[in-house]
Amino acid sequence: AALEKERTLALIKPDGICGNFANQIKQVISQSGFVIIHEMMVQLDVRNATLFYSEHSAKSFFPNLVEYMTSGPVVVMVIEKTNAIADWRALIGPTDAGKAKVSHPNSIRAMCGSNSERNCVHGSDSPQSAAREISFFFGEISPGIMEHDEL
Ligand code: DGI
Repeated sequence: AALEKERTLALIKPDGICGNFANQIKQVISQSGFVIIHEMMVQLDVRNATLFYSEHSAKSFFPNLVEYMTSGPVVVMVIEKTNAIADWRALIGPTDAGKAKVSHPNSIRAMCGSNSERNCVHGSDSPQSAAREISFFFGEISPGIMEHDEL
């Protein structure tokens, strides 16, 4: 049976920290059956934010996204439960927090986010992303996002 525990990366974005939603979000995480395995607060610089979101580098919104993600500290967490990747994505809700308020009113983005950019949280969207993103922030060689030349 597929009951093996899975880990994913959860990140509280600058608007989540700024709006003082971090504790509320962490409560939802725990109440939803996740265990927080690692947690740290970091200030992303332009290079780190660009690398983290490199798959979106050609998008028109990319410069705004990097500016926003570097506008204040973020909290990054490795969270664990069975089916963690899909369950965390379901819990955070749709990318556009404005639409989430209508379609998924109980989602974290509906509760704490504003729009398609300021959506308060991130979650890995696949096992591949989860592995990459966890090692991006918590990799053994250089914890604290110092070196990502292999990414
Ligand atoms: O995986 P998601 O965060 O739900 O969404 P995604 O992978 O499509 O986009 C990554 C982030 O990029 C998203 O959380 C916020 C930003 N973004 C996505 N679409 C837009 C956007 N930012 C702006 N300003 N406009 C967009 O249309």
